[in-house]
Amino acid sequence: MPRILVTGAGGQLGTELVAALRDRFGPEAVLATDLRDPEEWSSSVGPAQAVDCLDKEALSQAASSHNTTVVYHLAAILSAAGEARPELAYQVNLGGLMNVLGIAKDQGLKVFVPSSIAVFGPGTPPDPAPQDTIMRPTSMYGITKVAGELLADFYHKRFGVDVRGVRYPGLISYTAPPGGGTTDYAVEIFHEAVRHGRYTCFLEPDTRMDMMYMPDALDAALGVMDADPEGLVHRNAYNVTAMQFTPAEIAEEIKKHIPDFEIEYDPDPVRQAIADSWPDRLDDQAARDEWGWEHQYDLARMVEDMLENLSP
Ligand code: VAH
Repeated sequence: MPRILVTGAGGQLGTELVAALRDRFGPEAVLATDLRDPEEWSSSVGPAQAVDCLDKEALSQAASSHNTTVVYHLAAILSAAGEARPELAYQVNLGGLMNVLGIAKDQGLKVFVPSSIAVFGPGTPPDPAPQDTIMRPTSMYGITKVAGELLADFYHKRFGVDVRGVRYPGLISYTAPPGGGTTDYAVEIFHEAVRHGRYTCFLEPDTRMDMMYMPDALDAALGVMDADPEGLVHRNAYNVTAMQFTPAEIAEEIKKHIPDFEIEYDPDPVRQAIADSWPDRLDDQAARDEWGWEHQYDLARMVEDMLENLSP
């Protein structure tokens, strides 16, 4: 049975991945770590510790003390936050990854590190973005994710580290809020619709983005990690997708459940520019062919489940 260390365990994806991994392998098998004190974020029973992924010695010690065999490295500064603080995004997203890859090489660990649709930029074919294509992102977050994929490839080819990952679109969930992302509107809109019946969106109504519901995101992480390594060609950078919609379209779907819901638009130029630089849709045929990926949730089913879980 694997012994797992998760970084970024207090984040939107980390919160739910820790719970899913503990359900599958037992609470004690999963050491949840985050920069902040566990008192602030730990939400499921099991070992939890404050560890800065930029402190390689502390991270290495935490991994060896837990007899770790697998690391899920989720700690990262997301796109909008990265535009505001590019140096921090560079330090955390690449410094943290280099520490994880170095520890994985030294301790023989298997690694999951998520990439993102953000690796693509204005020069990438937008609909769909192929698995193998031009990657010239214009956001600092996207730059760190392209470099991250290349570092993962290097550590696999040069040192044999078993590192895997997927390129996530925007992730939607109701358990833990996202932080600093451009796709965060697709989470905020639900909380505002339930609480206030109205939402002011920071993107234009026709901004089409690739999105995924959290249960599918968890299936993608566990699926690529379970896969037979012999079949993996794209290994740490699989496009995965589930649905594509605009703010106007998700608002209409919410209105089917909350008829009086109202949306208005007050675009934020920084996040609008990031969203406009990304493709509308990912081609995820390689993931389907190489390890059997398939999504379960579309827009209608996701909206219904989100509102069911958020409504009082
Ligand atoms: C962000 N939610 O908005 C993240 C994600 C594709 C978007 O990387 O930065």
